[in-house]
Amino acid sequence: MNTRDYIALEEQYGAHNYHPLDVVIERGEGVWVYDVDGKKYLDCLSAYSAVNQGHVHPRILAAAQEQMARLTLTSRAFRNNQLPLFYKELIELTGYDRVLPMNSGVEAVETAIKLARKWAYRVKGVPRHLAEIIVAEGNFHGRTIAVISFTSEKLYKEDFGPFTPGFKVVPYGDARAIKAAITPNTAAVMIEPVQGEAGVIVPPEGYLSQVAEICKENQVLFLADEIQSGLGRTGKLLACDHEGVRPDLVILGKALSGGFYPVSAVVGTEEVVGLITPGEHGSTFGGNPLGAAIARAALKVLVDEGLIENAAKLGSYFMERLAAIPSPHVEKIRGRGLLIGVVLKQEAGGARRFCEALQAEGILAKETHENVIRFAPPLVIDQATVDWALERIEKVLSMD
Ligand code: IF1
Repeated sequence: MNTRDYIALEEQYGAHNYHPLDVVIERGEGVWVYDVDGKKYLDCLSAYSAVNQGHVHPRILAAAQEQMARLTLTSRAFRNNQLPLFYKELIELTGYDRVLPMNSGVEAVETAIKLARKWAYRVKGVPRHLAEIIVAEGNFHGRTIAVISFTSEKLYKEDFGPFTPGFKVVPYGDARAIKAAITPNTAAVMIEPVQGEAGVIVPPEGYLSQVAEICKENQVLFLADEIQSGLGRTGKLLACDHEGVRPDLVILGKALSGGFYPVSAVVGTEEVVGLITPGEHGSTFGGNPLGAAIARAALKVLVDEGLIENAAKLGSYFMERLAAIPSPHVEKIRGRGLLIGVVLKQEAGGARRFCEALQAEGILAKETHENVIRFAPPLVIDQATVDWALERIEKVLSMD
């Protein structure tokens, strides 16, 4: 079977909920992936930042194989010997008090929403079922009904109502808008410290610390969705660290497992995470020993291999070099660490054709909305490989 055959099968039998590039990947190693026809590509998406540690990282693989041969799932009806160590190591790394583990990112988002609502009723004294959560325009927090209830993207919600009430949408990057939206019933503000899906939007300097301060002054929780921006991607452990901000709850996913397996978690303060009681919330697979062992290894790799520092250093380098490319199509470059968006001019004809041209050059990148090319390679990338990529990116950005 070749690329064409696999694509034909997928189109025939699968639901058509994606429009992927026509490349069928069968193997990955570090920053490189290989397709079924033997062609090699530099992965500049990293599965939307889930493989920050690089594809099939040998240390995570070893931990996964070892644990898989030993014990995979007990459910939380019984305890297992990996989860406590995962908790301890995640807490030591992030400096919070407690962890609540889940699987997919959106489950952790839902978990954070539930925690914030419970806190509003039990601690703040909001009348039951009237809690409000303020979110930002352009947000992406996942695909469940509650979460698409407050998306600003028509495509994600149009045909899927009725929706969940209790959310207020304000413009991103404007702290005063958050202040103005707060009422006595406001439980929380939930934002992405860098908006990925919206096209790599880095908020204005000071935004995160202003939001944290407004939350504190008004007895409102600050929830940061760091599923995409966290775990080294932006050059700090958490993107909130760029402004020294400590949200009440931090939502993690994606790279928490290095892309081996869905592992997500909410980490937060005793005051909030400590409120949950037995039976109120849970998941069959959440906190299972396989996921815990994988996550432990994934976190160790981030720290031991200096991937966070590497993202900071090579992110700045990559962005500077991109900005120096004399392209008629580029409006601007924005980003933080190794989460970089190349914003194309309206008349460039859309980002998709550039991504297809990059694919032909051996680079896999994905367009975000119409006009942004996102570059987010695994954090194990080295400078020589960035240079290799830049040569090809320059060629593609110079085409007609
Ligand atoms: C898709 C986007 C990225 C996320 C943030 C929660 C979640 C995500 C900040 C949910 C997930 C993904 C999911 C994937 C595409 C993708 C994406 F373009 F759609 F927005 F990364 F940029 N919070 N992001 O980025 O996590 O439940 O998926 O594990 O849905 O097609 P999940």
